[in-house]
Amino acid sequence: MIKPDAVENGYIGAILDKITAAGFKIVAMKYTQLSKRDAELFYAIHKDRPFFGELVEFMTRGPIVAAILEKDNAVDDFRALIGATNPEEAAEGTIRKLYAASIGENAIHGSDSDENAAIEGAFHFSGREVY
Ligand code: 3AN
Repeated sequence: MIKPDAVENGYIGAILDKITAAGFKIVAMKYTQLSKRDAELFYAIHKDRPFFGELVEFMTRGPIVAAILEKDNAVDDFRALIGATNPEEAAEGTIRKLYAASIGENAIHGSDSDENAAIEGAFHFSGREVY
């Protein structure tokens, strides 16, 4: 997901350019806005963390871009491309270093395992929206 902060700041095009230039194939994509319930479900794993309310508030405040990406070694390569959760710790040239302001508003989400990628892809897309 390209998160609401990056959408608000006009970075959709620049971020998609970096993703495709890095060799990822976009197999599904949509511009949408999460409801409170969507965000609570998507981030259910973080429900007991102190930042959960703030995270749900942020993720629902404006539209996002959801996408399913394909590539060999996609999870690790995408996490390398986006950089550390905290943009201050993200490597130079990574999407979060370039386009994110803070650990809470960090521009982009990437799945952390193949298993979660399948769950998160199915959260956003039906089978007939994946090409
Ligand atoms: P990542 O997105 O790098 O996998 P996670 O899964 O640990 O990071 O966290 C999910 C999201 O929760 C982050 N993208 C960020 O928006 C938010 N988050 C994580 N840690 C914090 C924190 N300490 N304070 C505020 N928000 C946080």
